[in-house]
Amino acid sequence: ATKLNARQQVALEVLAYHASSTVEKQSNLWFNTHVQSAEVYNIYNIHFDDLVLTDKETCLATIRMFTEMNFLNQFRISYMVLCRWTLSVKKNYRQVLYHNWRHALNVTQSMFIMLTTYDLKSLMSIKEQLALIIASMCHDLDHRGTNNSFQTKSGSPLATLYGSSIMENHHFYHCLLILKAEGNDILKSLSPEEYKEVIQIVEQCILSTDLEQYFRKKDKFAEMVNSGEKQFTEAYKREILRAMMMTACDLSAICKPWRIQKRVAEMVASEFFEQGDLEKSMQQEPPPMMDRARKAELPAMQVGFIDHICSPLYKVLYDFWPNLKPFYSGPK
Ligand code: 5BB
Ligand code: ZN
Repeated sequence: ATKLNARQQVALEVLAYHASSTVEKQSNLWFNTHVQSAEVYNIYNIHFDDLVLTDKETCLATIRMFTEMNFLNQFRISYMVLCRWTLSVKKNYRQVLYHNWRHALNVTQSMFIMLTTYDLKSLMSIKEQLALIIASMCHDLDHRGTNNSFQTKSGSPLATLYGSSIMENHHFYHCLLILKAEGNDILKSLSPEEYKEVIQIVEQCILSTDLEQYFRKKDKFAEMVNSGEKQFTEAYKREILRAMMMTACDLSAICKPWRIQKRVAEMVASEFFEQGDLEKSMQQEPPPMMDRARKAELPAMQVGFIDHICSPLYKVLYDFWPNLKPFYSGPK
């Protein structure tokens, strides 16, 4: 038998997953469904709750965000292609407990309100806005419910392909595959220069959802905010601002009303424990937060997560852009 290289092994893993998963069949009828107004999906509100939406409505909600942002006119995106691309993105999330399509939807909705309700749009070019929304939707594509260190420990082909930010590089690669697939190419009408610029921002944004990258950039961002500058003109400063927005949206479940927060934390914990079980079955010691036997310690870890990671991030963003206060002080 021929030995597959790491890229081929990853492709096989993806195919094997989709062959066994029960993704609902989508008929063309779907495209004729009426997309309701923004109010129906509550997309302008920090109290947005995906639980009340059906799977179909979750797609219609992100399509509504695209139309509200005026992306279809600005980038000459065909409505049919947008529908197909949205379904493909959704389908390429796995049925894991936390890092699934509904997480991507919530991150996208948080990005949408940062841009619109809280007006960060006024600082961003239309290409940056499009890249931020695409990156939010695609940032965890094909996540397997296991983190980067698990890929290394288990000798996954992904760890062979990518040296660092293993999963995030894979999410971006998967995002590119879908954007290039025929009938899913929402960026088809962009000029080569525009296309290159949008893709490059999408790549930076997706890679920045690796918390390790966040830890590397956060002090520089605090320094930029303390300088009092508001309209960052240098490219590297804009990149850091977009990275902070991505992390803030990625973790934004923590800013939601308690009933939503609690439900999400339970799913995070369940996914962590499943990875811990896998590590035990490989005779490895899981990290404390992934060890079921230590679940009594989890509330303290969650408080540490909020106090040491989340609060400082939302505080510095609030200092930078006072409109973002609800992310820091909670939706009152
Ligand atoms: C976060 C960083 N990680 C590398 C090590 C563990 N920590 S932690 O100690 O701050 C931590 C975070 C411990 C327990 C946690 O949840 C227990 C239910 C969490 C935690 N993480 N809690 C949450 O509500 C959420 Br939301 C998250 C984010 C989950 C995704 C973690 C992957 C990082 C992507 C940015
Ligand atoms: Zn995420």
